[in-house]
Amino acid sequence: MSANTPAYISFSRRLRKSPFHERVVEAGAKAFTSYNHMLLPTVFENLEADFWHLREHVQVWDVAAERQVEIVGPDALDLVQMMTPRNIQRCQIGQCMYAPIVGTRGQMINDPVVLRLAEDRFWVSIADSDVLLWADGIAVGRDLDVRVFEPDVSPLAVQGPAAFDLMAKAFGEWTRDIRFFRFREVEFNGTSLVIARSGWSKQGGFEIYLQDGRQGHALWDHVFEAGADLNVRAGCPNLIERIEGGLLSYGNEMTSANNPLECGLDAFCDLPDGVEVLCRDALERIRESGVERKMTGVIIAGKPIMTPADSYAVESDGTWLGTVTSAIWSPRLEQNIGMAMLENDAFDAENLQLDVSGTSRSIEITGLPFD
Ligand code: THG
Repeated sequence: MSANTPAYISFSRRLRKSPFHERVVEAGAKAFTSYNHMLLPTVFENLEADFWHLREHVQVWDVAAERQVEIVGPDALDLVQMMTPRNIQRCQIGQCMYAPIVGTRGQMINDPVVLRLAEDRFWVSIADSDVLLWADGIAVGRDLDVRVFEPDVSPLAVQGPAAFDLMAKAFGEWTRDIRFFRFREVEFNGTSLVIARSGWSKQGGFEIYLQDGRQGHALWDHVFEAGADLNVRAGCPNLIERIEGGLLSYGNEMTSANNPLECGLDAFCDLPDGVEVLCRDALERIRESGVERKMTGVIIAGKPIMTPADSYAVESDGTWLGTVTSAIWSPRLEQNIGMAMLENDAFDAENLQLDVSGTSRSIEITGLPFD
């Protein structure tokens, strides 16, 4: 424990529990973080054991904290498109799209996955910020014909190489045919599940969107029964795996102080013609002038970094050149790896240094992902 890490968090109704929460505690979750005003588990056995198990077998993750903002009505497509520079016009029913939510000054508001459920119905599967307020505010301000609300929807992720066998057993062989970032619906205990090929790891797998919180334990138990022969375990998004895979975490890698271009999300900034996109002018201006900083991978010298810290300052000859936003020891690459938001000058600076608990370490810039 370090000076800036208190021992316990106090609970109350404001820190909402997921429909899978009791099962997660029974399965031995050792730590949680707060995400969308909910609890999100972060460690089961330990980061390294969880990491190896995820890469080799299959895990079930309570990611109910990835809340859905449902947008439904005649103006739903227009509203979703106003919020993101990604071309949502091309999003088919049954398709998911990673779509940064960007404000009028080009600021990152969130980086959700958008699901198109019907012509006029979307779920915005959010990272940790209050997108519902922003969406509803635009709807009210522009007098749009939509309803914006948080439905009773809780994603349960099944991640890892054996996820395909587990899902085939749990729901049928047809699940093997779901393409990446596509989804289908299936009936379970009288409720409808949305099953998508997606998830916050690079090990492959699915996300099951439960649409009735009362079925949380039943769904959890059903999935674990199907995985009994596959060494299934409870897990959670793993810090080592996500840094290796270069998966950004809103609030960690980027905040509303950043724009999507410096976050390396250029590929998701189509700015389609002929439709309204609130960040259009801002992003065009930033594209014109170029970014001042950039998200990158870094390798950090010295002994293994075993505890995630808030952030580390990067400097060269006493000049501040940015921040390492997440860092951890990778037992697979046998290096300290991290993601960093670095000022342009850092990319041709010599002897970049990092301050880790008062001692200086040298760092080296690499690409993302690490593999
Ligand atoms: N699943 C769902 N909701 C989520 C997340 C998720 N909400 C919060 C958070 N995760 C959103 N952030 C991301 C970041 C990356 C990806 C998904 C959600 C992702 N990226 C792929 C990649 O980088 O390889 C593919 C992106 C693409 O090509 O479209 O999967 O995990 N429901």
